[in-house]
Amino acid sequence: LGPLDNPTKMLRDLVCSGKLSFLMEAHDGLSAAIVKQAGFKGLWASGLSISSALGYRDANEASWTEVVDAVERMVDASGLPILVDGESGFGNFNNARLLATKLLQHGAAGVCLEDKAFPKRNSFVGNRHPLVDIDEFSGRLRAVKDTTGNDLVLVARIEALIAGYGLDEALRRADAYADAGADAILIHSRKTDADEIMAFAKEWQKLPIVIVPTKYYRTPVSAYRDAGISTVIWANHAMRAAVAGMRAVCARIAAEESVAGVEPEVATLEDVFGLLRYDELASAEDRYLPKH
Ligand code: SPV
Ligand code: MG
Repeated sequence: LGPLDNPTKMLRDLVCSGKLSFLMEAHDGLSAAIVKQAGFKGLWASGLSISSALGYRDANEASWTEVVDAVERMVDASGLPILVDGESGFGNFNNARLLATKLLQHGAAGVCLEDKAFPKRNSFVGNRHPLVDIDEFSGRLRAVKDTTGNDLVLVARIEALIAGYGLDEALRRADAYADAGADAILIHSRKTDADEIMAFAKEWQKLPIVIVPTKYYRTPVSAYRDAGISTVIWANHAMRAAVAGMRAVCARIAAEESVAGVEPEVATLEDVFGLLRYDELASAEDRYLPKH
């Protein structure tokens, strides 16, 4: 697919367009190619999904270099602008700006940093989600902005609602992160309805708002459009589809001692070859290999 002209501009246009846009999760090159084929214009490199695909827990067990490597495969395989889940930055301001620099060098379009301590854990796991204080996290954001400037979209993710501190604390943090140079705010919730997200969106309009309706999935997107929300991230559904699909196929093959039954259920090899552009390799061989 070749490198994108300007993935950062493409992501900025999606997140800051004033029109509701969608980022779809991927976790490796193959899932990224499928996201592209489905017609999505941008991709979320999910920490949860990348960790899960690598067999790690979403608790900063995967190293930042493993994340950068996974992102690079997604960039190459999809040609889409990618917003990368940068977790809490893998340390302090210095680790965060190094991560951002490396992501930029490897083709990412944006990074999302959350205001939690390292090591963080997934927002839906347990109740222990210590936040870092506002000044410390603002320093992390400023360090990333000073290092990557407008070459990387910087999304600041607020975990105050996840940690149980309520709307006022979330709003205070949003103001501070906007002042620190964030391009957009991701407000996260673990509630099964969108009420606290909607309350935040009603109170706060300084920057584009990004949301992740994993637990409050029943709310129709028209409600987000009406609330002026900028971007919806479908954060983990390619990974969860892979789990369900692989489990069903493996169980059936084990039970039937045959692959005949699952053949119509699985993607053909031609399908896989198409997704990964084997046709391009064939025409390159015609061009570059000796004819005899
Ligand atoms: C991820 O996809 O890794 C996220 C979103 O950070 S969540 O899992 O909801 O925390
Ligand atoms: Mg994550």
